[in-house]
Amino acid sequence: MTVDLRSDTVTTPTPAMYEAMAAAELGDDVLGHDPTTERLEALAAETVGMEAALFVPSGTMGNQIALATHTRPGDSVLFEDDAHMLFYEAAAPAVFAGVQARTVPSDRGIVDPERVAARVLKRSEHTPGTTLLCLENTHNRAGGSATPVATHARLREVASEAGLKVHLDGARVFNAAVALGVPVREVTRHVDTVNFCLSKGLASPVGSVLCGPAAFIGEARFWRKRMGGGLRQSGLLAACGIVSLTQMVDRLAEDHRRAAALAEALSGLPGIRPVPPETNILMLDLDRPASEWQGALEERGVRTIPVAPHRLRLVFHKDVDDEGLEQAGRHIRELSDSGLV
Ligand code: TLP
Repeated sequence: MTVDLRSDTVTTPTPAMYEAMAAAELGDDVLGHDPTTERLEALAAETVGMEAALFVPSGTMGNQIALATHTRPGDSVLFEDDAHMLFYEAAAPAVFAGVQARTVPSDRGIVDPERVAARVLKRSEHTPGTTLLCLENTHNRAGGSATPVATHARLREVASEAGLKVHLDGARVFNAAVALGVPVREVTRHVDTVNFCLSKGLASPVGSVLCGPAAFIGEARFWRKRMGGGLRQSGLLAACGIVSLTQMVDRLAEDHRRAAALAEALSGLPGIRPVPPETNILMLDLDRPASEWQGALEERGVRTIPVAPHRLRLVFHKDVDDEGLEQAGRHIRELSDSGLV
């Protein structure tokens, strides 16, 4: 059996999703009316406590639509140092929104609110004005860390004092909510807009939802069209998204439990230092190159991704059960014992 820990994006649709697709009432969302997509958007907006929502093909597109809608070309935008929006989105902030990125340091992906003000630029003849703060919760490259609600509240205060809007890359915001033990709307309460992914731990095959004020979402619809992201019978995909939101959130706790169990099982092994996981992402810091570990594990049917020269990422999701967890742990332990890596 292959244990695919490369990402939670590899999850396949559930039987309920196939049924929902077969039964979905469809229209043409670009012409303006696809009932299933509209149902998903209404449910998404209500779930995160916002006025409106827009179904988009990917997390990357949702984030970049948000960026373009919030800003004007030449604005300065604050991102956490290792943000997905800067690291993995193919320089889209420079190309689509045309903004200038300025980074804020963090502790494991959690931005210290007291450091934000010092990074804000006031628009002048020389300096670009900062108009937006982008956050990420949970934080991917920091190992799935969850920013607490109180930190979000303080970040909102400092952003407002500086006249900034706040966008949340909430690709895994449901993991954050589950880990923090609060409804997701508590996490999203202190941001203007959030983009969350249906296609990660929530197991939909495709899709994200951008949520925010109604006027913002109206403008975002224009940007979605401009980026080529208008989908016609998108209700087929939205039907899966409805299942994601109604059936797949609570079980994320199982993924978190398995990530913690693997970290625990590997602690103390020579040459491997698990970073204690907060959610479903486990980072292993390794003495040997991560690419060697990846190759050796791949040969044994355990798929992972190196995210730095000596760091391997393992992501838990609904298609890895306790047997998969045991298998991954056993292979890593055997490789460590045998000195093969
Ligand atoms: N992350 C993917 C890869 O791109 C790294 C993964 O396997 O984790 N925000 C965050 C925080 C993400 O982790 C991702 C995807 C996205 C946005 C983009 O989502 P998609 O892949 O739907 O464009």
